[in-house]
Amino acid sequence: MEDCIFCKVVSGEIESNIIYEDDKVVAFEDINPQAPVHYLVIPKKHIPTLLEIKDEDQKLIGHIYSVISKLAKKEGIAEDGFRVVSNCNEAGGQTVYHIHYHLLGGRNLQWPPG
Ligand code: D5M
Repeated sequence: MEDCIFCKVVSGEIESNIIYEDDKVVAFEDINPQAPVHYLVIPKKHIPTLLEIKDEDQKLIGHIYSVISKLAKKEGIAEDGFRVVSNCNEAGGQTVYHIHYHLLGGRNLQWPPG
């Protein structure tokens, strides 16, 4: 997608601090971190919101969670606990329309979120 900033992160057109990459997924540091550890895990495939996930994407979404689990362990936030957030559409707080999973940890996170 031409105008998608996360597609540009995937292509390297926009610089980012990539901490994991494979043929399907990229994880990078959030530009506006909300916790000591704040990564975004995204599929390379452009999917605008959770509502456009198709049956054929099930394996991809499962793979994303597997990557998240490995990153949480690698970053040392697994044992204390962490949070995975995916915002959908305006009222859900989504600002970038390429699905992404926020991985947040390294501090005590409050519930409910604002
Ligand atoms: O989250 C979108 C998130 O994406 C928000 O936390 C800022 C982050 N962001 C936006 N542009 C960049 C770049 N270029 N690098 C890293 N992080 C970025 P949402 O759930 O859609 O509100």
